[in-house]
Amino acid sequence: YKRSHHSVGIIGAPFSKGQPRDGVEKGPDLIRAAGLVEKLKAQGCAVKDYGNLTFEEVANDEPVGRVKRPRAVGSANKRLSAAVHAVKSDGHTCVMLGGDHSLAIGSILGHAASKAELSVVWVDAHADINTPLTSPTGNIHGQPMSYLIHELQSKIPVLPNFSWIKPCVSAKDIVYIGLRDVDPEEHYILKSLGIKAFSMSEVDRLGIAKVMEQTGDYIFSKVKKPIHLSYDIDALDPSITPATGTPVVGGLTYREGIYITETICQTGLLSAVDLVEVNPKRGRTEDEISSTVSAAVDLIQGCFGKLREGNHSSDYKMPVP
Ligand code: 5AB
Ligand code: MN
Ligand code: MN
Ligand code: MN
Repeated sequence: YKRSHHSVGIIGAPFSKGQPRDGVEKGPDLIRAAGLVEKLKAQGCAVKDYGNLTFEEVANDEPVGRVKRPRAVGSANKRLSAAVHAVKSDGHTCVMLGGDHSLAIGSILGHAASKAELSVVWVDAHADINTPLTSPTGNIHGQPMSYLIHELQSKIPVLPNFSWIKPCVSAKDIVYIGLRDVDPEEHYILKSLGIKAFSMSEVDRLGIAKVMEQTGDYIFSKVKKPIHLSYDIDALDPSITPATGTPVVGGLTYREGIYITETICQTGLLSAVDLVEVNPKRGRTEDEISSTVSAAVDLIQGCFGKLREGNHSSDYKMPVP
């Protein structure tokens, strides 16, 4: 119930070329405009906003096989990974505001560069584990995990601006929550690598409390590794977060989504967070946009100790008459 003492470093990554819809590059500024920094400070966090990254234009970024805009995605992620590494070196928990989910490549690699090994908790309607060769769309936001997992390395072809990418996560150190739109090839990969996944079906069967208890047991059954939480806003139901590029019905409730952040925070191991895929241009009304953005802010607050029961600082003194 204590106020938080977290030190948070925020990086904005206004990048959209991992998928075809523009607008998702507006995510970082919208999430800030909704008061993220002020709200984190009010709950007791020390916050340093590192601002937005800028990404160079890449000319002649022709598809390679099915993969769309590999050069832009590769170079943006290289820049992001250096920025995340710097935030971690400064001693903060890193918050990366996307942008599309291809940015998890640079965020997780930059995080991993400062740590021996990570656990990854991936909260998403989608598994984002297509390889360049299995992807039905060629969009890299549906592929980031495939580049990061040791066990998939032999399945990844050479791509321009991807040569710096070296896998850094083991299949056994990944937990998925919220899945409900998984391609057949992705399903094969998840099953054959034995990756822990709580789809919406498990959320229905077990309830979110047991899902998070089992997530904790699974992560803590081994050496405790720093947690990288990669949160795609489309994990939540589109009735709450409609302003996103690939909405899927039947998602997490607001309460389930927040509960995930509260319990991950309580592990004490949270070391980096991605909040991605907020796209105001996909909202049909101002209300749809503000509901999506405010859910994003609330999720990040939950990651840093905000509790629904309330909080107070440890040196609070009652006023006396
Ligand atoms: B998101 C799809 N599986 O590979 C693909 O929003 C969708 O970052 C990917 O989770 C969705 O293109 C990517 C069909
Ligand atoms: Mn998704
Ligand atoms: Mn995603
Ligand atoms: Mn999406």
